[in-house]
Amino acid sequence: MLDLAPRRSELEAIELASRDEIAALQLSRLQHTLRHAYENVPHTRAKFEAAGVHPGDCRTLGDLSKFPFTTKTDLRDTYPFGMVAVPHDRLARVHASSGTTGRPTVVAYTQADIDMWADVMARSIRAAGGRRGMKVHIAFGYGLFTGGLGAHYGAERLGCAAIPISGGMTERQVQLIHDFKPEILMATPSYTLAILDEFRRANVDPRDCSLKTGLFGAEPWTNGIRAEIEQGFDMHAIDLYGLSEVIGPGVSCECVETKDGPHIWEDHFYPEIVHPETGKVLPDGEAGELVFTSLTKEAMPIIRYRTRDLSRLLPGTARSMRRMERITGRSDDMIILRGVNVFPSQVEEQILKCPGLSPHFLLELTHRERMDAMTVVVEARPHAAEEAQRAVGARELAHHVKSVIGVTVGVRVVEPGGVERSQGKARRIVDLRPKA
Ligand code: DLL
Repeated sequence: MLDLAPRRSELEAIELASRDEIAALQLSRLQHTLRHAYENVPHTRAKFEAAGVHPGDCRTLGDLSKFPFTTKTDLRDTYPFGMVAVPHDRLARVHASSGTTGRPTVVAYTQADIDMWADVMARSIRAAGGRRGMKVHIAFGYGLFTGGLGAHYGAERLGCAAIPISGGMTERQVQLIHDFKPEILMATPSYTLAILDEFRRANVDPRDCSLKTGLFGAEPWTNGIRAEIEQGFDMHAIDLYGLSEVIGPGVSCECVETKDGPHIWEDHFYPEIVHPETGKVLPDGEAGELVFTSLTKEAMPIIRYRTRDLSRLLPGTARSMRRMERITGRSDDMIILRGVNVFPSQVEEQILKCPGLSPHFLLELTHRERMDAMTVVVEARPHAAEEAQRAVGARELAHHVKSVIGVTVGVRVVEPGGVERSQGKARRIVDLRPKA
């Protein structure tokens, strides 16, 4: 893999600023944001009043903990535009995240918000080793989902050529990577594996293609998948994180020189880690739920948004801004199986230990004889698709899951191609339990 680390002279001054400079900037921006939300969003003003706090009470960064959280329910209750803090004629864009149940969550942007978003995405692509003059193949979905357009504006801002292919039509993705010769790929990790498989099916060696680095995110993935992508394509695989409510992709991103968890772009997004049940703020280094406050957003300032994502805050390495530990799962896709907490990413790690199994998998939940049961449905790799080899893979995986995670699961190893491919975020859990 090529050394793509940017030179220090290519970075923005704030990326190398001292912690004191960063904290001073954060405090003045935070005070402004609290006032802006309080004065212009009746829902937020009512919540501050109910909690007995006023923007003037925020004198230090630590004072933020006195302010109430914002949750997805606040956004649903004020659907579609109740959290918007500017007149609607100042809006430049609306996105929405598809809720699995009920109303989608709507987010809105002014032109200044779109510009800030392009800046943090350009910074992310540069951190991943991207440079002016490169071509970026964008296979995130375009539309209300923030992935495609977020990546697109960031690529253009950096001076790259954006190739807006969106998700799907995997054969064509392979053809266009071959023909257009992009240096950068942006997609979900699960869809990237589908593209990798398609290269091999088409008998084109993915290691010979033009890709040098990629930014992957929108769903949890493990270092095992990173290795699979890096070795498969002979390219760097960088973790890109974000969520619609905070801006979209580009809240944080790994640096190619360290690959040690995403650096949070703390000049725009203030992170906290809280205890998932009590909401108490935890010190850096402790594991809990990530909470973000926007520091510069105009259209929809967001105060202490509960992401449900589990992580830890770590000191900066390649940049002065703090890192977050790569997300292992969301508190709401944790499966509690006979008392043991299981995340899909833990199962993925075990699958990658079995040479005959591919990382395309689903977790099927059923309820039999008054007990919850989980079956891992996983594809065999093409070289291990014979029935006897599949039986070996199934035994091996059940053994690893039992000894490492501590639960007994069923395993069904299906033929290559037997698990439906996602074109965006992978759906890992199929819940077949009767509804309570
Ligand atoms: O997924 C924004 C995005 C697009 C991020 C493209 C990165 C790349 P939402 O649809 O609102 O926004 O979903 C946000 O996705 O709370 C996490 O649970 C999950 N997620 C996003 N990035 C990562 C990541 C976009 N790198 C939700 N690792 C978040 C793990 C991620 N989970």
